[in-house]
Amino acid sequence: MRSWKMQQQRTDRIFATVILGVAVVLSLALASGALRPRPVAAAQQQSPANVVTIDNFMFTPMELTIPAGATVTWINKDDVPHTVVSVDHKFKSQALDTDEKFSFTFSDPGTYGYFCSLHPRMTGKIIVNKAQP
Ligand SMILES: [Cu+2]
Repeated sequence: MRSWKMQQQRTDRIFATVILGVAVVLSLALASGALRPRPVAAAQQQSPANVVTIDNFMFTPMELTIPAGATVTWINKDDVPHTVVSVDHKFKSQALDTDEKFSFTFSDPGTYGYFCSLHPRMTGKIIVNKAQP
């Protein structure tokens, strides 16, 4: 009986230590979350879903689906200039230097292939769905 009680006390002590540990971790997480600025608000100001990054001689994402009326922005993150040119001559950017942007608003549903006229093997596609009612 005595050894069971000792065992029980030890279990209680371990349990208390675990609870304390969890409480410390939780309060630290709460404190750091409260002090840090919220990146969520900044992300909501612009819609990052409609951005195509040009990097390492590639359009990323290569295929982007948007609702009609949405604007797509391309940003050149490469050290060399690139262009964004519609296969069907619907849009055409100037040569974009590093960090320069080009935007186009897609009013009509359809599939819009495009490429870089300086490196024609760089291709991408914008798929425009009907606007949500
Ligand atoms: Cu290019």
